[in-house]
Amino acid sequence: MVSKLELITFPSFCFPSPIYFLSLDKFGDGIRGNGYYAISLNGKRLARNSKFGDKETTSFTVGNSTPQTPPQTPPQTPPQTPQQYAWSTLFTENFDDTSINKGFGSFTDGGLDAMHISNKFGRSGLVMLKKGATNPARASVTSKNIQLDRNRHYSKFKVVFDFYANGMGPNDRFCLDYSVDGGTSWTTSQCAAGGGRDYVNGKWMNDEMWFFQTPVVGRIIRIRLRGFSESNWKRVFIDKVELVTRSKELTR
Ligand SMILES: [Ca+2]
Ligand SMILES: [Ca+2]
Repeated sequence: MVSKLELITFPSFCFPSPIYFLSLDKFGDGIRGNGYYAISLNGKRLARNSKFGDKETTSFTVGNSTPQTPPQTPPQTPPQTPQQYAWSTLFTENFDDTSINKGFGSFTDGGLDAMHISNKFGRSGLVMLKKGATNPARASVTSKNIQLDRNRHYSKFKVVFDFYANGMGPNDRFCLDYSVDGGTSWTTSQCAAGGGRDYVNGKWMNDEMWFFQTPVVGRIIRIRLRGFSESNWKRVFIDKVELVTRSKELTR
């Protein structure tokens, strides 16, 4: 509470600006009793008030200028939003390069039970995987090592692919593995079973998405697609594979 406000009288020197503002903030409890404030210049009353709430801004003029609204707070730069995680593609392989020995593209042929096929089931440039319950390495295709950007934080990966199953039953699977930092060991991300469990035979399954997250995100990653069935006639055909990662730039 303000119990007393003194009369404010400005000296009669030359004012640099014709309009001034006086703001009062009285702790929210007004002026006691018959209190008021007044502003005078050279004996002339410029402003006076005794009825106001917890704050008032009064403008007054010196000379003939028109009273104006109080100055506005200058516009502030909006706060920066923290950088978000975003998906980006590390590689896409269509197996479409038909020049000699190039069909596997950015993948490596694992051996006898993995093959490149030029045309099948209405698509061109495919990789076929069969068997693999024993000798899994030779029923697989392995991507090259992908160097990851040291300036980013990687939280998740996804493999997006088109595949077609032929003769696969409920106990016949194919799998996705990954390996970090150039190591020789593989971690299985996911396997899918045929015969209507996870997919049906005789139909292209497009843009399947399998996700995985590495416990410790290394600086190198590679993936492997692997057959996991008993029979030579249980086969999976893959038309394209894309490896996508979710990451954000590290702040320093
Ligand atoms: Ca082969
Ligand atoms: Ca293809």
